[in-house]
Amino acid sequence: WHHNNCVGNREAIVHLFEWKWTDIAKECEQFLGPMGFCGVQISPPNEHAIVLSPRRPWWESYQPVSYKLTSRRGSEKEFVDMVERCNRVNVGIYADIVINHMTGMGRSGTGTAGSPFDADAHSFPGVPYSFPDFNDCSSCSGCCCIDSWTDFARVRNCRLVGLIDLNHKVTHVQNMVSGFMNHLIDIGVAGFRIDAAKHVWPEDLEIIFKKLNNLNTKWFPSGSKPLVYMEVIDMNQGGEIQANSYKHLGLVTDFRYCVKIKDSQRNLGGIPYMYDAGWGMLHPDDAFVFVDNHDNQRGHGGGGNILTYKKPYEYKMAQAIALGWPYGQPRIMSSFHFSDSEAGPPMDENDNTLDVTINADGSCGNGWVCEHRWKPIAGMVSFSKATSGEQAKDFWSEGNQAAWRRGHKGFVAMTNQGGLRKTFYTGLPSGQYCNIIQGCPTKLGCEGQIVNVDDNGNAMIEINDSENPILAIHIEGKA
Ligand code: QV4
Ligand code: CA
Repeated sequence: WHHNNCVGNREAIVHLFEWKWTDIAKECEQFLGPMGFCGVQISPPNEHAIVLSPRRPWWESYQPVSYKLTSRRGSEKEFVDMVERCNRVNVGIYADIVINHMTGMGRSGTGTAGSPFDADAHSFPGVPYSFPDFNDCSSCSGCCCIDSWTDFARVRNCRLVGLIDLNHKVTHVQNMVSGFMNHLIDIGVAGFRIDAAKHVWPEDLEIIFKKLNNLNTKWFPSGSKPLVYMEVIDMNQGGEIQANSYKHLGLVTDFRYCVKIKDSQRNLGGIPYMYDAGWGMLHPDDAFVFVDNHDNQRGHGGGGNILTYKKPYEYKMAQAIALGWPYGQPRIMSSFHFSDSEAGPPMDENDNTLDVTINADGSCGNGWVCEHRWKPIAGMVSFSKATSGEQAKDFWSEGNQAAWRRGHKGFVAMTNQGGLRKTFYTGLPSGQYCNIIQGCPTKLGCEGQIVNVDDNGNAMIEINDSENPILAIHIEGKA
């Protein structure tokens, strides 16, 4: 459950947070496939509660009502169409699945697929789940919510912010969850983000994962297992559950990396020292890494001192480091604009999510940020594909400037203090390369700066773009 299932050397997974299936299908065909993305993390595909106060917040998607594939983001038919169209252009779908709990205490009514539910009665006929499928409150205090983060039994058996907690030791629950996952696998997904994995016993997850089918051979080599990456936030020390206790089951999110990448952007000389095992970071081979995610960008899940699209200069540079320096499985956040941390995706007066529109310059409209389409970030995705598997070599840093090469496949330089002008050994074969930070080469040629690599692999590297003080060239990006 560690293998990313990317086609060829593709590496980057983009989280198209709250995008509709119809928009994702188009984005795979028009942008993600051609630009060399490995996959898309989608928002939860199954039926969830409809929250009217506040009005349709994004977090209603994390309150499951059943495993029927009708959500705010589309129907099962649209889901199947998206998976097929993305797979056809070599982009895998990674489903965010919420299996720790159902909706929260006090909620009842009808979910997005029309299933009735009553959380307090533990009644979810759309699955079906009933009273014996949930943890009782005997190990929890007061409201039955998690009120200790160092008592592992309470973290796993009590209710995360009041969300009714499933008991994964019950065979029926194991079968419903693995059945849901197998349904997605059979449709053709490549893997899963396991929401709130910290709140499920690792041994129970293992039982569930062992029941999973191999991936659909229409798209994947026979015998392929789904990638699973588990969400475990372990930022606080002092007796809390550690990300490392899940790594035998798949990749694990590394929230400490968000802090490290921010520090590295501020002090480029620190890039090679990002991995800090003593601080509890996961080994890069086990780590699922990102500059920010949908929670910490808006102060949820503990928030954090991290970079988001709201600081574009720093963000682009941090993202260039994340995609340019080999470390873990990278994910790129793709957001909608927000000022209110509860606000749902852009929507019309009937609460329908707005389409993602694409402007003439390739950026997005209708309230979608589309960080993944920002030229430096998209360019670095092509870099990550072209240099996949190559180690970082010849790291150079002086003042607040840095450069390194990736074997003989790519070279990257950046400066956090004015311009840079210096000759470097790039490792690349002689030729003319396009600075993919300013735009990838198209049929019309290179949009940006051209770098000449001589017969010895040396090149004069000049950076004087103060908005994007980065230069990256790679073997698949000849001018
Ligand atoms: C409220 C009160 C509670 C009360 C409850 C009673 O605050 O004290 O017990 O009512 O019913 C929302 C609301 C929250 C509300 C709750 C229950 O914010 O106020 O509780 O619903 O109705 C997202 C949001 C949460 C949201 C949840 C469900 O971040 O705010 O809760 O969706 O809609 C820890 C975990 C980690 C988790 C992180 C946020 O270890 O696993 O917190 N991260 C993941 C997701 C995240 C998601 C969940 C888990 C839950 O990335 O987006 O939470 O699926 O660090
Ligand atoms: Ca639990």
